[in-house]
Amino acid sequence: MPPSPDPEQRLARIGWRAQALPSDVDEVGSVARVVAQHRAGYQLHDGVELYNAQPAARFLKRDLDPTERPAVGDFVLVAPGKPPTIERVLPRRTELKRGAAGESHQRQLIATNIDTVFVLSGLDGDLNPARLERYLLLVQGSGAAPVLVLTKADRSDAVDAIVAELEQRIVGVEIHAVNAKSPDSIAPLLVHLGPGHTAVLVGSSGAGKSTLTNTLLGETRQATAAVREHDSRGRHTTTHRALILLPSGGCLIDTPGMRELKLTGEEQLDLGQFSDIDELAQACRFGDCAHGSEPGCAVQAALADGRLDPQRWRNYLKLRDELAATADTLEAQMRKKGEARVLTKALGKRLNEKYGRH
Ligand SMILES: Nc1nc2c(ncn2[C@@H]2O[C@H](COP(=O)(O)OP(=O)(O)OP(=O)(O)O)[C@@H](O)[C@H]2O)c(=O)[nH]1
Ligand SMILES: [Mg+2]
Ligand SMILES: [Zn+2]
Repeated sequence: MPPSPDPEQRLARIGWRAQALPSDVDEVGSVARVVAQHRAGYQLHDGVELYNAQPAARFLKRDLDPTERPAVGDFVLVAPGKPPTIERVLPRRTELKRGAAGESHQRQLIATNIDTVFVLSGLDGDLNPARLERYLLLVQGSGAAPVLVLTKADRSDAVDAIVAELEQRIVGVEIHAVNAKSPDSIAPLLVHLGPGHTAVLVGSSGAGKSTLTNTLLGETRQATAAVREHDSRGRHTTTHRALILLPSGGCLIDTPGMRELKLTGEEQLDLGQFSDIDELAQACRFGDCAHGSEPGCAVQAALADGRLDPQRWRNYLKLRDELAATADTLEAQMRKKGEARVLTKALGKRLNEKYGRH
């Protein structure tokens, strides 16, 4: 039998980053990472092997906020047994969430404890900068760093022009144009996938998330499928999130393509992608400037002399209004649950001041 690696090494393999272990870990059992969630339960990896586990009963309570349940990327404390039981979710370093699809106002976890979010978009169809900005706003709320990956560079004649245009609009974010099928082409992404690092892939169906996963793995593990000929749309081939241990030492989470990208209400427009617009707005003559026809409006001035892209401004306004509405709902919901703690109130107030419609 090969000697079992020491616990530190074992945990590093699943992306654990020398956080302090809970003091009662030995009494409860051991630490593992959630690599998949299925109807029948969870699949965990402890750095040596994969095994199945059930969540403790309290995770199944109907009124529990879904974000409090174990999710892919979580480090969990597991009690031994047949089957083993997930007793606790250890504190999360980062959380990528979105507003749940449909009418519900709940939030849904996409992945946790991630360092990098690769936002994928194919160069074959219409590249949609507004949608990329929406992704970047969701990532902004997560605590992880975004990297834009434009796939299917081998299928487009205008790669350089498209990238140059996108770089004008999306500032301060790493952008790579790649052929997701080629190990050489995707090599620049490996700096985000070394030991101790975890990245998640997001993007529309057909963008090439599973193709990229397989190339990084050096084998075909994730199913992929050709996109529709006439509109380059994918076929929702991947149906479950899966955390995969890469030969480069890092962890990668492949996800199903997302149809809908709702904000959670926790994003901050003054950080990240749109911080320059926020700064502009502060330079307006009037503190409550609506950036319409007021004299001394710095936003209108920037639009007039080309410093501010009008499409980007329009998308900002749209996201701002959506964020304000979502933040209101979030606050009302918390209050209803009796959870309107000081922190939440402060958050709501701040959001209203900043983004409340005039
Ligand atoms: N030529 C080329 N084809 C690619 C590239 N990336 C992905 N593809 C193809 O695009 C199709 C869709 O790729 P997938 O990897 O299944 O896409 P996905 O993002 O995982 O899609 P879902 O699982 O449905 O969310 C497949 O036929 C891939 O072979 C690329 O960079 N170049
Ligand atoms: Mg896929
Ligand atoms: Zn103004």
